[in-house]
Amino acid sequence: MTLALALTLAGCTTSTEQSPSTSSQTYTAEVWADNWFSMSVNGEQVAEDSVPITTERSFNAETFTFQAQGPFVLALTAMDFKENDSGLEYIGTDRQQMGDGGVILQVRDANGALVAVSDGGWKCLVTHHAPVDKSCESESDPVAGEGACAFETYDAPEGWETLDYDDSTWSAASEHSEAAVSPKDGYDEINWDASAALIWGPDLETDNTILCRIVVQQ
Ligand SMILES: [Ca+2]
Ligand SMILES: [Ca+2]
Repeated sequence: MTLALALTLAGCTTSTEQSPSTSSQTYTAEVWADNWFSMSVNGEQVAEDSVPITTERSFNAETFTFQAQGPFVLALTAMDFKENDSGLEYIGTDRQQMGDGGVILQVRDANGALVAVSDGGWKCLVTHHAPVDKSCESESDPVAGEGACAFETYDAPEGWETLDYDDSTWSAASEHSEAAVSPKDGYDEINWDASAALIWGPDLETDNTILCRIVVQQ
């Protein structure tokens, strides 16, 4: 017996609704990223930050809708701005620094009910980490790949954006406080649910590109 039929027989008034497992629904996502993100659902890209990652100061919230049929996997690529593989920005100026990241999102169904928020339940993989030694930040002539300014970069694993990908070796997303991330323009334009957390890799400064994913059971 299907759940829908069972509900019908139980006298519920939901008999006219189609089962979520056999029809796609419309969802609304809200995302704020320092500095850039792209999101896919079951391997299909549904959004990309409207401000390119090549923009040094890029703080903006995005709201978009997508269609999906549960269960589905949300796959988020988030990048902190970096001038080159050293991970630094403002290189050669008195503001030379590692920069930091941070991303938060929430997804609601057509009825406004939360179906996903960014939190420690997501699995993440850091694919660009630099500099390997934070002393790089204060070097007078930092060279990407040399000494403290060495970097670690990895290709995104094949199929990581699909439902069947095995993310059991990935780490839990690290939750970071508002005080640590200091979210800027656009963040306050969204009414974030209290359960939505700013997430990133373990290190806001030296983790520069992260892949994060979660399976949403609908
Ligand atoms: Ca940044
Ligand atoms: Ca950084």
